[in-house]
Amino acid sequence: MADLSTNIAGVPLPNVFFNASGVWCQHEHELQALLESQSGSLITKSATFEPREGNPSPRYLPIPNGSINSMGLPNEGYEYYLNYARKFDYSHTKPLFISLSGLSLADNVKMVEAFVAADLPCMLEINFSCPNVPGKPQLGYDIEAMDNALATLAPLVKKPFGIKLPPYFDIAHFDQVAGVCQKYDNLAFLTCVNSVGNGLAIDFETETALIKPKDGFGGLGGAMILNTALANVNAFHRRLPGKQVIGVGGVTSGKEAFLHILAGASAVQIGTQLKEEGPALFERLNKELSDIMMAKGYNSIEDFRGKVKTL
Ligand code: RRO
Repeated sequence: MADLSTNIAGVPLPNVFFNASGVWCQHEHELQALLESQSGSLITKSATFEPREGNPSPRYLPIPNGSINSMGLPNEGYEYYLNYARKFDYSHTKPLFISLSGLSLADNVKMVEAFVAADLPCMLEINFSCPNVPGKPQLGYDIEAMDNALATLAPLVKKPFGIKLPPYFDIAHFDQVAGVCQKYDNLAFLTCVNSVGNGLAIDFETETALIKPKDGFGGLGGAMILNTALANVNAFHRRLPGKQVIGVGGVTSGKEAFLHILAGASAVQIGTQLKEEGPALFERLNKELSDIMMAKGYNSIEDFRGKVKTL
């Protein structure tokens, strides 16, 4: 096996792979399955201040080349994940990431304060990009509001932390978001990308939207978003040399993970493919990435990370 180990904000991971928040991580039994898998880490479902049931079903479906979802932030409420983080065995080789997605800045402040007070060695990934709560635009597409949120949250968190960003599609937006991120020293990593928001999947025979919430509009994930994800990983990797990028989007095999790392990713999260294949996926991905690295003569992730060539 090649060495697939990495680190995020100085915290070691035995390999680069873990779940994308939202997949296999709402309940303790799912988190336990991730712990028992060959993932390199695990992250919890984005938490809100209060528990939420989320949107009506059907709210996730695999579609050709990917998936569509409008889950609507179903989660057990932040105290559930705080309790899980308190009980977590930190002597385990895998670090624990906690995703927070307050419905307001005030909620994010209260949740961050609770985690800071608990003083646990888990890492926070604050979700600025949930596309599926009716009436709540994504913070990641309001750059001023994101700057304002970071100005409040970064000093509160104190420790290194990360944010989950939506995909951007314009060079000016890459520049503006990188400019905001650059202002916050303890913003250590950017997780790129959340689902491509507000796609619409329609059944040809029944002429009906495939998912129920929001008239069928939902976030797109899986193979169809690989190139958008790679561009976002690379755009922020190039602009923010002092920060790390966690790549997510379109990884179905070791090959796409290799491409994410070439683009600059320091770790790789899996959403749609984990949902479809289950946690046994991680064993396959480790083997496939290792085989690619050995065939190409790379011994470690740092041998090729960020080294994509351009013409
Ligand atoms: O729960 C969701 O609907 C959801 C969230 Br919070 C998110 O960040 N990304 C996504 O595709 N779905």
